[in-house]
Amino acid sequence: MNIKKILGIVGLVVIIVVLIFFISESKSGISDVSTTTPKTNISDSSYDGLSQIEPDFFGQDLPLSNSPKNVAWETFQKYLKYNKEQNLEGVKGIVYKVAPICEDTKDIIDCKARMSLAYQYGSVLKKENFVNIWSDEKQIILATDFKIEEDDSILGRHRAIIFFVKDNESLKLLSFSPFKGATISKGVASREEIDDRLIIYTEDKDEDGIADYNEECLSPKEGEICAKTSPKIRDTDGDGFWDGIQSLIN
Ligand SMILES: [Ca+2]
Ligand SMILES: [Ca+2]
Repeated sequence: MNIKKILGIVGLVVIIVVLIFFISESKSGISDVSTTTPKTNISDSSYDGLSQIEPDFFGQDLPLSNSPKNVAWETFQKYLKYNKEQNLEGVKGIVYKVAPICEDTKDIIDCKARMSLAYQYGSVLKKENFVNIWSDEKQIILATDFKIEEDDSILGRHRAIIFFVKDNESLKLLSFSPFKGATISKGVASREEIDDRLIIYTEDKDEDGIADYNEECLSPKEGEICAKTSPKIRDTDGDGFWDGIQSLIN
């Protein structure tokens, strides 16, 4: 082997080593990129995950959530607190329209009795029972499911319901009823007939806060002016306020 051959082999080995070095470097470069890419993906997907979680998060009754239910419930609790404290100015600030009995200061005793009653009826209501939440930019209705009450002579179907309306961007309590529904005396009718009638009198399929039966004005109370509305359309006249809310405003 002459010196030229040896040099040639050494040169070749050096070239091969250098090539291997560069190849492994560029490979590690690629693997760097590929490890970075999944990392970005992971952070992307966790962001996606967050944005997917968000609606559920707001749907739950977490203390910091500003879901319609939470905002409405907070308003209702403030209203109850003012009634308990007999703070008429406080009540006036939170209701859409104060009860006629509280408009005149000469009726203050009756007004205060009314405030006590409002607190008494309102404070027993439980937030978790209000499982029906109907809301849009103009109104919120919180309603429990119906409950059946029965004794020897009567059968009833009732639920608690609270109405709110937006007034200049602030939410006002419009009305609440701890016991909205119908009661029928059993008489001679069959259980099936009574059940059917109870459903007819109380169902609110268009979820506008007024029983569909009442919307049709089929049996208005004496002396009552009944505004006929559609039991299938929430906002029959299209002014943005649902039929049940509108009947309370008027
Ligand atoms: Ca209705
Ligand atoms: Ca309307």
